[in-house]
Amino acid sequence: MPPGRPSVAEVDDDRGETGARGPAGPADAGDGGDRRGDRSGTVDVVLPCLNEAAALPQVLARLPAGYRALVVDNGSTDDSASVARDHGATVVTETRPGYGAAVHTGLLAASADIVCVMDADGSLDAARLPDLVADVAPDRLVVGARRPVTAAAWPWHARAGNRLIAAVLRRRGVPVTDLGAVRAAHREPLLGLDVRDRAFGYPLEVLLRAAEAGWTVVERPVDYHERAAGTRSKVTGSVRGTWRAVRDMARVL
Ligand SMILES: Nc1nc2c(ncn2[C@@H]2O[C@H](COP(=O)(O)OP(=O)(O)OP(=O)(O)O)[C@@H](O)[C@H]2O)c(=O)[nH]1
Ligand SMILES: [Mg+2]
Repeated sequence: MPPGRPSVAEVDDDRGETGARGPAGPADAGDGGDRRGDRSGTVDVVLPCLNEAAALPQVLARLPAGYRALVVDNGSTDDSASVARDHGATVVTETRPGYGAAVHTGLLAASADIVCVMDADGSLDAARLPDLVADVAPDRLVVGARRPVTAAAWPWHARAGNRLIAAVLRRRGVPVTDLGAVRAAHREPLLGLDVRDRAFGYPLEVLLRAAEAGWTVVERPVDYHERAAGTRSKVTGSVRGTWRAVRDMARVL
């Protein structure tokens, strides 16, 4: 457990309880079922969320049984938090802006042995998470390699930037083709990697830290869709957003 576990931000779910608590679903099988494919325990799914109210109903409806949603609301100005609760998610509030801040707080609020992290904007299908979870093992980070289903799903400049950074990672011994907008691993060891970036450098740093720690990084193909209608792009849809993400990643590199 990383030193100095800060108190988790306010955790509020539809049971009206607040503060840290055990898994919502069936009791964990203890070993989280380490044998490939045998995942009998609960899986916590961390969903960093900034103004994704229009996407959340569909995203949460696709969660497999036994997968518990932790929507980390990072200062949304739309009703993402209430929509998330209405659709059965646990809402965690994180006041520090930034993708990495939301993910880290979500991992601290989670309690299942196995966690997934995926975007909450409708671009990824939660029903595919078991494909990644099936390959989770000690010292292994399983990440999704995005396959855009339409050209609009992944604008060329974002794809080119991503491919460039993936090439830098391969030169550093991290065998990836994508920066993985979705990932799965054992929660405690993932926190133990002590990823520090709290912005958009997080997906890159987690790969570097895993490789540095001698983990195996495994990629699984995932379909990548356009973000849900009615939601606004924060990164790839604007030069400013893309520039901010590139700046955050350059800082990590
Ligand atoms: N909490 C939080 N979530 C964020 C922040 N920025 C983005 N997110 C969420 O993190 C996920 C990934 O961000 P996206 O904005 O989808 O990034 P992207 O997919 O590279 O680019 P677009 O989809 O074009 O915006 C989404 O679920 C966002 O809501 C942030 O500052 N705080
Ligand atoms: Mg997105």
